[in-house]
Amino acid sequence: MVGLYGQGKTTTTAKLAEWYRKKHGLRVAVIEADVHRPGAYAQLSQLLEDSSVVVYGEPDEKNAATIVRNGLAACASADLVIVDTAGRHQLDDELVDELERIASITRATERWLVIDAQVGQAAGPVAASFHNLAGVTGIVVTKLDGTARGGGALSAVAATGAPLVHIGVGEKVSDLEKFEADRFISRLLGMGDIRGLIDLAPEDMDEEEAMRLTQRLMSGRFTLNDMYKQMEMMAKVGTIDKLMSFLPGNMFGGLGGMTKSQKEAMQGNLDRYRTIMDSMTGWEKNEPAKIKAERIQRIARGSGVKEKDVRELIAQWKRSRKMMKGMGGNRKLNKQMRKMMKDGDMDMDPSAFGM
Ligand SMILES: Nc1nc2c(ncn2[C@@H]2O[C@H](COP(=O)(O)OP(=O)(O)O)[C@@H](O)[C@H]2O)c(=O)[nH]1
Ligand SMILES: [Mg+2]
Repeated sequence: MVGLYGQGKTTTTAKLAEWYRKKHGLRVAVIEADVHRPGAYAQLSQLLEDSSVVVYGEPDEKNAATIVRNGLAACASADLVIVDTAGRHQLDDELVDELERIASITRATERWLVIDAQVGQAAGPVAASFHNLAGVTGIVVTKLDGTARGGGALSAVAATGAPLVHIGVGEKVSDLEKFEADRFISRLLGMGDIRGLIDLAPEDMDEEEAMRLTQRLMSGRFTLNDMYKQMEMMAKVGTIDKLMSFLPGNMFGGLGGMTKSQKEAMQGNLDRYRTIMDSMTGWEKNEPAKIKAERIQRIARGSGVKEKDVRELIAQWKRSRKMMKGMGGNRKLNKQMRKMMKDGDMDMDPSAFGM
């Protein structure tokens, strides 16, 4: 693993070790060869303390090449050995020498460059220097859980010809994902992260229920009960704000582009609707269009809101139903939604959303 200081090399070394141990059943060992950062060995050991990955290090040895040579001998029985190296703010002569020596000792099959998503265009020249030095064969972009979109990674790809292999999405050892182009590109272009949105679905969400609901929505039969379930799922996923952050600005007529105060207002509405619906009978939720003034009065009293709030809920339901009917009429989107629900294929054609 190579890269500048603080980019996430050590963290990524631990993540990759766990990834290959867990997902591929390999016997993995890691060697800590950063002799410049105090506590590097302790950091790596701690990251892997709950894992069976072997961590090799010599905290008192000042020569990185020596540690790597000893480490490779000690870890000879491992299927995969990952060597974590030192970084600087810039590649200086000492670091260049050190990396060259480590490269010639390990003759590693892969040399992966770790880049922080925040680096931006500077990633190009940095990647080019490491590529000249070690021959970069893969790129890992870290800290994509933050606000940076990771566009600089593309400069690194351009400078090295090496593919993006993984992305880091958090500080925990499990926060590693395989690089997926469509996801990355849609984030980069600000199209919203459709996959990310779907991954947000709560684990306890009943798949069959979700499928039935989707089919009902698509068929244009949409009761207040359906809207309630839909809202419940949304509430489980989190706040509207979180949900919206995954949607492209122009999706569903610009919902994704709502201002903060608009979103807050919508969250408030959802909470109130829920209270109101809790005071409604099953029949009323099934046939909201048939609710007469008398019942509206009773529901309002039961839920402690004004009658106009109950009317507003019913109006909202009418608007949602109309929107759902419109979506049901979109055959392309309809087909994709069904396919997606059926085989978990998330490769949606953005044009179905009018993007
Ligand atoms: N949020 C977030 N933090 C990360 C990620 N990868 C690394 N970090 C943090 O970035 C800091 C530097 O990471 P480290 O692995 O020590 O970088 P190194 O100097 O290249 O070895 C640490 O605080 C890590 O926890 C990531 O994918 N997301
Ligand atoms: Mg480190």
